[in-house]
Amino acid sequence: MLGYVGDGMLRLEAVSRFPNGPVAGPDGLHWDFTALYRHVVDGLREAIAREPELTSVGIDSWAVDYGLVVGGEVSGEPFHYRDDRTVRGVEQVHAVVPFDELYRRNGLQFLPFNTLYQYVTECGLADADVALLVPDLVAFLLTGAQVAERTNASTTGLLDVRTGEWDLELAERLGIPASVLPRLIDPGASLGTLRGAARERVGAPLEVIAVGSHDTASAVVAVPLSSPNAAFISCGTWGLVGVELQEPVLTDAARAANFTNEGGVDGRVRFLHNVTGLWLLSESVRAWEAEDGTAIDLPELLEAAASVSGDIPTFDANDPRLSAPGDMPARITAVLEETGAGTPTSRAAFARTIVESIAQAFASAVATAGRLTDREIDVIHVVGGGALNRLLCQATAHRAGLPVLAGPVEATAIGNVLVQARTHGWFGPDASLETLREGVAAAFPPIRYEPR
Ligand code: LRH
Repeated sequence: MLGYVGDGMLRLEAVSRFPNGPVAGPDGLHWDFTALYRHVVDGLREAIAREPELTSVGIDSWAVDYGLVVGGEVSGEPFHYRDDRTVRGVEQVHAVVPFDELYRRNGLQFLPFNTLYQYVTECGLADADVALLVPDLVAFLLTGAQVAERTNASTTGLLDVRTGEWDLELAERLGIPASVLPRLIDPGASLGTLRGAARERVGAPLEVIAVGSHDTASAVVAVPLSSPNAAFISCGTWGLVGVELQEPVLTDAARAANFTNEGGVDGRVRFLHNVTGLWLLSESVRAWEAEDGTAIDLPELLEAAASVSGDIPTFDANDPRLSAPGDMPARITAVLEETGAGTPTSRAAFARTIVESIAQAFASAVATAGRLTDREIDVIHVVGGGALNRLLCQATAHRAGLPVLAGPVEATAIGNVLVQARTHGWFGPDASLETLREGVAAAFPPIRYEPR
């Protein structure tokens, strides 16, 4: 994405898009990082051709996954967090450090794929120079820097939630060598300029600036929060539902509700819960497309789903059986049959059931966020791809009994670009997130959905 930031101006332009998903290999699910990186470099080349005055680049991606650097080179393709090796990892970690102690130390909700569960099953860790999370791995290839950006590092489970530093004692107890944990840096730090082959291919010595490299951290920067009691939902593959805080909440109730304290830009806390989001819909569409051998028009399907009437059965969107790739319609049907809620008879009705189930999980997580932080939540901001899904926004407003303000859709890219722009001093020295958000609200006025 190209971002244009100036006096009262904030604009994005998509330069390059490419598919990305799990790739099944003989030893489990991986990412095709080699292809991703090639696309990134080609995209940068295209970006600078379109905009020769390009000032800098910021990198963000999904959380928790990493690659190993061995002998100065990236070793193999990173594992995908949906790979089931984490089942072993969870058992191994909890045998040494029980979950309630982990929560006190790292403040993270239980997700079986948090990096620490992956590290303990990783054979190559002892021989690695360093382990780098996906955005840091891209930055390493581009610039040679070996660092861990803090917002994303907070999703590893190895960061002390109170100090924001690596919890070396925890790493040692789990047999994770301190040498694989790189120097921590904050959003805004310069990582240097493009080197070697990347510089040659892109054709310029672009500067790489650290941003909230966890995509959700960048998205939250660009939530145009309209009330101190607003909740946010960053909705794409996942729906990340929560509130922004200045201090972590580490109570027994927060732990029991599986709420996480992830690190935000400027030391804020993203107090949230992961809801399985549009993954349920995209995996279902993928299965139907495979069945038909033709592409499905999603807006058309959602329109048909909106006109389904009568009783709409719902299921628990967070059912762990729905997290791995596979035949999602069959799995959802099995879950629905178990509860006796009835099963939809057409694809439109099926899509409606999925959307309503996600909305129900959103509404319930918003209510829990309010209860755990002692706030009367009065509005829900939906950002990310989910903000385009009118049915989902309306259903969320309805089920939560609260207005939903939808947009911006490209919140992650906007938050990324704004943090770079602030580093260049374009908002004056030390502009706060609130100042950045005013600009977002002005450039991308949200669409309002009232509860019905
Ligand atoms: C969303 C996201 C989310 C994580 C998950 C692994 O893309 O980064 O915040 O929990 O992916």
